[in-house]
Amino acid sequence: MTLVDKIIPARAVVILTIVSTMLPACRPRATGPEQRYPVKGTVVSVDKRGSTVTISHEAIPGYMEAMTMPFKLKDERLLSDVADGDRVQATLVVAGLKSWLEDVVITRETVDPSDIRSSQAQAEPKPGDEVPDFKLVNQDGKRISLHQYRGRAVLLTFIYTRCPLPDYCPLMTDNFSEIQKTLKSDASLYERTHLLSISVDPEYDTPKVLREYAARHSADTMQWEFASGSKDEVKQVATYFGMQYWRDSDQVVHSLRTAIIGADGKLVKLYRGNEWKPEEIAAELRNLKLPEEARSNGGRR
Ligand SMILES: [Cu+2]
Repeated sequence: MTLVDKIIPARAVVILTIVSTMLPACRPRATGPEQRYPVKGTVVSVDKRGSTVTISHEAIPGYMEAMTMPFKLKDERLLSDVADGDRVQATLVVAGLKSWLEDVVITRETVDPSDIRSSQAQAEPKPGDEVPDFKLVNQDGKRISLHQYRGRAVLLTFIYTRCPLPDYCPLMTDNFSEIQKTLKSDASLYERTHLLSISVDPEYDTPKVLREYAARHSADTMQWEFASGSKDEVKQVATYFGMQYWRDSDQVVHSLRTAIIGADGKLVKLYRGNEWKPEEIAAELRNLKLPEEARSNGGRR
């Protein structure tokens, strides 16, 4: 927990330690040929569908600090063998942008995983939950609030513009760009949807920086906005969706969350990783049942 100790106050440390969710960290990784690192930790959750095991691991010398994050397994059959609470030891292999665990050994089977489970049961919104009216500031420096998009479906995600890892924020932005293109090809769909990328680096990502970032990604900001706000405002909306992040010098170590909110302001779907595809979300948006008013008032602000 060196990183955490270093940068955040004690109360936050406690929260981050208790709330152990995935943190596919956005931080620089070694490049070049395959690198191997020993990993030791405790299994927090096993996601068979995503073929990942989330491990709360000790510091990986020369690679990353102690944190909780999901790992791919080289041998997916192991997904049936490990359980929440198991102590494991493995080799982390990093090859360019891909990484996985191999030589996984369960050093101690779990006795009582309930303490881990209960810490996992952090409140995250469920489909059907009404999303609060979070307030932010968009790329034009204008105050926005989530409820102003009622009548349109909102697709939102979290990013920060300096993110160096192609498969985290840049991927989210590329995906959104792809989705915007798809939505544009259907005028009525375009009218009743709205995209929002929220920066978790509000100190650096000022409206001006976000505006430039939007332009670099050919975003039509009438429909795809970029927002930040005060640190507190960003924290509130991010925490609501279960997004965790903290600053580590110029980087932000963070998890990923992408949400679809219906035209009625209720959560439709929450994605936790980077494996969703633009087509998948475009199809979800297309299939959403929208209230009649979304059509009749034309949907625009
Ligand atoms: Cu990132």
